[in-house]
Amino acid sequence: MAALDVPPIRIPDEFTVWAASDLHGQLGAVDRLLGAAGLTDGADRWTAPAGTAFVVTGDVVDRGPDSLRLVRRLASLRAQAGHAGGLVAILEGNHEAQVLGGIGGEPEIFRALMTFGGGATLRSAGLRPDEWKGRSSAEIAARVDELAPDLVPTLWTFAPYARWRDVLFVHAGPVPFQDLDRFERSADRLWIRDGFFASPEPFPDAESWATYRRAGISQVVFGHTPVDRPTLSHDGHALNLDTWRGQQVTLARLEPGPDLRNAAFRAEPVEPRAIADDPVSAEEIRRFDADLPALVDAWVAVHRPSSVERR
Ligand SMILES: [Mn+2]
Repeated sequence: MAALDVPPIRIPDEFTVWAASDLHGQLGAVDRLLGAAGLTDGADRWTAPAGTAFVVTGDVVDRGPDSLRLVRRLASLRAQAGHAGGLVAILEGNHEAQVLGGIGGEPEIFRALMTFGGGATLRSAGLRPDEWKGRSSAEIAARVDELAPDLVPTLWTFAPYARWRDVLFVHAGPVPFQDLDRFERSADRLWIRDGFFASPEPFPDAESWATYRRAGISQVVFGHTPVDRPTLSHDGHALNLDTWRGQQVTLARLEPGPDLRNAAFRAEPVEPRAIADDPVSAEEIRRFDADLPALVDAWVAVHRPSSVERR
């Protein structure tokens, strides 16, 4: 769902690569992790040696206290790294799609946005609850544009996926039998869960993953489904970094090699949600999971900007 001219990101083989996922407005934890790793000065200055990449596999916004400031931090680091022989790859997650499509006016996507912590993003942009509760998405979008005119344009710059050596970075995972062109364009990769990481079809060797294997991909770093700690599956070929269930943000340093077992981790505790979620049933989550990718694809086909202003 990235804008039409945001291609997948290719990280040079010789780069040192760090990754994190599902940051959800946790600016304090992110700053501490990047500072401790030497990637930044602990705030808004990129200090990593040339040849360093930092990949964020989506879900920068919603839930936590500082969505807008975290989006701005990552976009700033991305620009600085680009001028310092490094690379910050910001990938889209389903929460970015929910913000864009939700305040963009698609009613079911808007419902998902407000069910899964979108109020925190609106609050981080300076809106008061009475400026979104009972308001139309058009009113909300106008207010967001007034208070934080860079938010929506920056979310459109997030990339669909990234690659380094034989490693694929993507928000939720590869989708069985999907060719890479479809994978890049469809929102399925933002929502898949156990259809990838708990599939009895081993990745990358089974027939259902042949399109990825033939493209030279045999490992996956992803998030989206909350776990207590970094979790390997597919015999070490898949690594889930969404440690939201463990109330932590995790930064991984990857090692080149045949699997992801040698990754090293740092973690920082998260701050509480900015706004408590309304209760949502497991059945409702399953229905959102099933319905949203096609709704997002249809909405994006009409509303996606054809180009993105580079900054
Ligand atoms: Mn997600």
